[in-house]
Amino acid sequence: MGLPAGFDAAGAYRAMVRMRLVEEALVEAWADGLVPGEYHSGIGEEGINVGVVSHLSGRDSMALDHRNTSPLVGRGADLRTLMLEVMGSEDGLNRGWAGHMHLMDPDIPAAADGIVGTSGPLAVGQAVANARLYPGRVAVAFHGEAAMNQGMLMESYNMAVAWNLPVLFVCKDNKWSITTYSAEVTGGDLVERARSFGLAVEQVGGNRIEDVYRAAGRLITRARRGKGPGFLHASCHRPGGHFEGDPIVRLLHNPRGQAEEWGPPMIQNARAKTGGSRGDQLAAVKVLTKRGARAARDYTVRARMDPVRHGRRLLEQAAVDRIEASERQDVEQAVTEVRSAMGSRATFGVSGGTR
Ligand SMILES: Cc1ncc(C[n+]2csc(CCOP(=O)(O)OP(=O)(O)O)c2C)c(N)n1
Ligand SMILES: [Mg+2]
Repeated sequence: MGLPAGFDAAGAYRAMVRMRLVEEALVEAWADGLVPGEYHSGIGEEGINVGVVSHLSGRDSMALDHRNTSPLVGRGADLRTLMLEVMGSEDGLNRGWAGHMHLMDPDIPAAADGIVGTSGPLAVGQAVANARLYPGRVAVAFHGEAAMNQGMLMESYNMAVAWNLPVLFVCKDNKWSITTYSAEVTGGDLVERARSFGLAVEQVGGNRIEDVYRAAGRLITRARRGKGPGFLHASCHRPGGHFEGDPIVRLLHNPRGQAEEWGPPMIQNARAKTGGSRGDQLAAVKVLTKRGARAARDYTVRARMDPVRHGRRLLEQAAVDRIEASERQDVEQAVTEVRSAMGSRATFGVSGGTR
């Protein structure tokens, strides 16, 4: 299959590169202690984010989860105030009150929430308002696969169908919920689950930007025309782990060093009389080993699932180089200004780079 009609490969690649560079800059800022609390990067989700937001314009709204930076970058949020907000600065987008997990940009309009599943009700609320006040506008909810085990998200699917709302639910399936393998706590098939609510469904590999673009386009067009809400299931990979400093990723980067750090307390705990029967302890070790093996296996798919790498293949090398150079210059300029504005006003956070 060729590229979809209306798909601008160079524009899509540019947007993915911009997202990647901003995410990398914030990951680095976190390691330098400039980001208070946790940072959940959207690295690996660029194909999904760009494929979806390419169809949004005007005041189409977005409800975001904890991996919210990239969709905002994709909608043209101001890089400086966005990054300053993530760093907790009073010069940030929300005067430092929102931080990384509760970013809000009223001009887009878009809002994020750190409570898993809340993008559902938020998007449904936006869609109710859009349908009445601004017919033709859609609302998009971004969420992970684990969020689909949250009741409020399922209630949102139901309400969106019952009220025929112009909303698209985008499930970014990276197979993990922090350190829980989502399949182990999920009944049935997620796409079938969404279909059973009456949502129009599409399923794609999230690293293939052109496929995401095509599928998201079909669902957004129908929603805009009042033909009902949709559900897009897109697979992806989270190369950096759940959040910055994720111990599983540290272990995979440096198995020997981490084993030396983790080994003694684990052996000590296993020897301790407390903490359940010998059988329980053995079962716990078995679960941990299985989880570690899965994380290692998933980690090795990093390159194969990288949407930016895939996007590069859709263009001539000269175009790739040109886009990367100009985006790098733009983002670096913003990062330099933001870092200098933060100066010694760095808020709390984890210093010393524990990645
Ligand atoms: C209601 C609720 N329960 C638990 C958490 C803690 N938590 C934060 S992110 C996360 C994992 C969510 O997994 P998924 O929805 O698949 O998104 P991913 O992190 O994989 O992108 C959890 C359990 C939370 N923030 N909110
Ligand atoms: Mg997940």
